[in-house]
Amino acid sequence: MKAEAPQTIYLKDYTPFGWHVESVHLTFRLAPNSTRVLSKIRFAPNPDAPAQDFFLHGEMLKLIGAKIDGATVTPDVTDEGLTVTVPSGAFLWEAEVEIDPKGNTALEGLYMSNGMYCTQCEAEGFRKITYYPDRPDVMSTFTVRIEGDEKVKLSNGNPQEAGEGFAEWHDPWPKPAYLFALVAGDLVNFPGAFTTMSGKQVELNIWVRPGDEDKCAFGMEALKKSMKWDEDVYGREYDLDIFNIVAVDDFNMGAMENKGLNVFNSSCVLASPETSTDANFERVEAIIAHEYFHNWTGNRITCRDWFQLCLKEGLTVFRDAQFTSDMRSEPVKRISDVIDLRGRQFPEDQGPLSHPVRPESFQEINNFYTATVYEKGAEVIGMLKRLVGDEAYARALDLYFDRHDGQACTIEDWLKVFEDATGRDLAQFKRWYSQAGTPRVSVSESFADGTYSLTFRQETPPTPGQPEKAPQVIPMAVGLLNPNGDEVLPTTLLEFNQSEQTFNFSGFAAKPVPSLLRGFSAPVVLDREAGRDEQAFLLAHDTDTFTRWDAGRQLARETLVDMVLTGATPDMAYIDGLEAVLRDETLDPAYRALMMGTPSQSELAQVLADRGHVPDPDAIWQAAETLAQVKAERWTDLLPRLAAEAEVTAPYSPDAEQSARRALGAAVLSLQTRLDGGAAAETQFGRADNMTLQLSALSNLIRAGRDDAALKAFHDQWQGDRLVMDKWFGLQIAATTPEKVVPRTEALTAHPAFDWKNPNRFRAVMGAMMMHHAGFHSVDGAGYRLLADWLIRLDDVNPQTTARMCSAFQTWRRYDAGRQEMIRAELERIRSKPKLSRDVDEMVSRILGA
Ligand code: 0A1
Ligand code: ZN
Repeated sequence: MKAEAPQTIYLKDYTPFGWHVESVHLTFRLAPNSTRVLSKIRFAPNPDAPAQDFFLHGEMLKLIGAKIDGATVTPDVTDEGLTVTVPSGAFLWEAEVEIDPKGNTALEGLYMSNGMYCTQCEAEGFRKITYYPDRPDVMSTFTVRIEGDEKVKLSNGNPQEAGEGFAEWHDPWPKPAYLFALVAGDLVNFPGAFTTMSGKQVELNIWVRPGDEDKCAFGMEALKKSMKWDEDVYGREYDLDIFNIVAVDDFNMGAMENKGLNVFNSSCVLASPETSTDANFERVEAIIAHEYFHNWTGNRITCRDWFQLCLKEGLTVFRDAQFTSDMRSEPVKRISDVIDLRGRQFPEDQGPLSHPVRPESFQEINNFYTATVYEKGAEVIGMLKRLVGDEAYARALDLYFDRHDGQACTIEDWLKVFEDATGRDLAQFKRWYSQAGTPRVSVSESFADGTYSLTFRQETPPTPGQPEKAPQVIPMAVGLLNPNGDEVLPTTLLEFNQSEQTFNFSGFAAKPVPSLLRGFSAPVVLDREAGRDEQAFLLAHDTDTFTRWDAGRQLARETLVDMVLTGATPDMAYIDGLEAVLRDETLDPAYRALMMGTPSQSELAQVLADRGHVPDPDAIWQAAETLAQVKAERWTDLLPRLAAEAEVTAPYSPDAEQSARRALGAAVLSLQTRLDGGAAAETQFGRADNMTLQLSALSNLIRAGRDDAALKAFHDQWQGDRLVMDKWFGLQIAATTPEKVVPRTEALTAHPAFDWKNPNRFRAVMGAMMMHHAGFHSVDGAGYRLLADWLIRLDDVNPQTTARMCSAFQTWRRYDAGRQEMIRAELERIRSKPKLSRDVDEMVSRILGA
């Protein structure tokens, strides 16, 4: 048990801070183990706040001295902050504290990565830098002076003075402390420039460690495209003279939108053809866009409190998805997002960690940077846009920016803007923010006298703390096809907002075939008892790219379920239907590559559990293997044709057109390897001049058990590159067969390059193990034990990353009693660790349902 019970914070308890902060001046005297931070903060009473003690957050700080209006004061200091008596009017607070950036392995606050100073303040890291009201509704301008010998010293806003051993920055835009940033080190820049729509020149830089300059060009282009896109599509212009991006190797998340000074995990900004895959390039482009878009959705308009996190994150994810659709392929982006949602958000929403898009309580806010807040949060905005239409969405967004610029807002403010812009009542829609869980929609149909009727029923299973659910408004996009495959009703949006509701369509000579949830118009599970004939028909004829893909996916799912449960052989109607699609050269190769995919093994386990079976990970693995083998054998004639089509002769470019072909090529190679034992993969490995081809070849060689020489060659070639070595670590686990997963993971943790304190390296290894469904769920529990051992070890060093990885256990109740017992024992073992962090304590308790 923990000494103190962790405190729970509730949305309903929100009260404003008793003072406004009028200005902040900070001086940093940098030293690895003893940095001094001097603050001068002007406070003035907030007339709208209830009376309260003057409390400033502060953690891991050594207070050297404090003054109010020039007179020394002696505050009451605890582990969480300080309280002091203050004048009744405005006053100047001054404090000097000492902090230890070098000893900061949690990577929150000011820390060091490879000799460079950097900060991470979202959500509550600023309180590890100095005493402050560390909450997003307190906004102020910041002036920052950095003193140190480092060549480069950066902070938010515009540069002011700089000279021997110091640099000063001023950010004219009031901001919450979570957007503060400081970077100092011997960095080099990759420069760029952008002229905004009103003609303002903006200096752009990507700052990296010497040697990484050649991996910045793509990121710089992505930044310029993002800046232009936000002007063109949302009318949003950049608002400072300079925009800096910094790459750091040690970072808990992907990247951070600090005002004017974005800090990136180097894996999310550095890219070169030799070291990065097509998927890496696409991700870099999307994350750069995401962080840039936060300048308006997050920074200029921020969150009142952390319960409103989806206000900035859902909207910014939605915007970055729009950007990627515009830059690349809309259908491919949509399908990829749905795969991701079903793979990460659905398990969260359907298990013990389920929480509303806007949570109502938390112990550690870092545990709520989740797929639900981000990805479901973005889906909710997509639904809103679908319901009100594109034109009204644009008007509402203009109103949002006009009305709330410079404010810290709530979901109520966001929805009110839509109500005012459209005259619509969004009271029911708001349930998407407050009700957790994935709605399940069942469908029945009838046809009589030329009228076709669709009846939908919705039900959301209970989630922690929410036993009862009210009906939600579900935008259901449907189309109808007649039996010869022609579309007789183009995509139509139905507003399905009751528990049960029937929609009629008349004037048909024959019963049409429904194409439901087109474009994945709502984040729901569709329980349709449709026959396979209907799915095969849609796979062949549907005009909607999403539902057509999903029809193939459902056929794959049903045949895999049959194979697992009854030992059936694969459904040839599915394989032949798919073959027809694959042979259609008018279809985008990337789309066909997606068509070749099958539901993940974890998703199949969930489907089996939902239907009342206990999923057997080995049987699921075996079924997936058999299905792939049967496809490979059936398609001996098709595969070489597709391989030829996938061939790229032009010099490498990470654009959508070329990556589409390589995606198809990779899907083909994985089947080909089942026929030739890895011969084609070996040839590709020998010839590859880019990481996409090199890695897909290596993956197949691993799978074929022909990997000794290739792994060694890859290691020798790339041992000097941290990001590529992360791939080397991860792939050996991800691509191997179940029985090798745990032994390999264990062996890799003993490798001299397994720098487990580096989050990327830790995730590369442990993340690969936990994502290998059959390997992780090995029946002897070895996977569970190994993960728990390492989580216990990492907790003392980096609670945030440890807590995130506890989610590996969130699906535990799906499995058999033996596995459940072993997982429970590991969770209990973690929970009883001495000095367990608040982060991990909360996660493990929630997963256990305790
Ligand atoms: N706001 C960032 C993500 C982020 C969140 C928390 C962090 O540390 C606790 C770091 C980054 C984004 O959405 O990109
Ligand atoms: Zn974000």
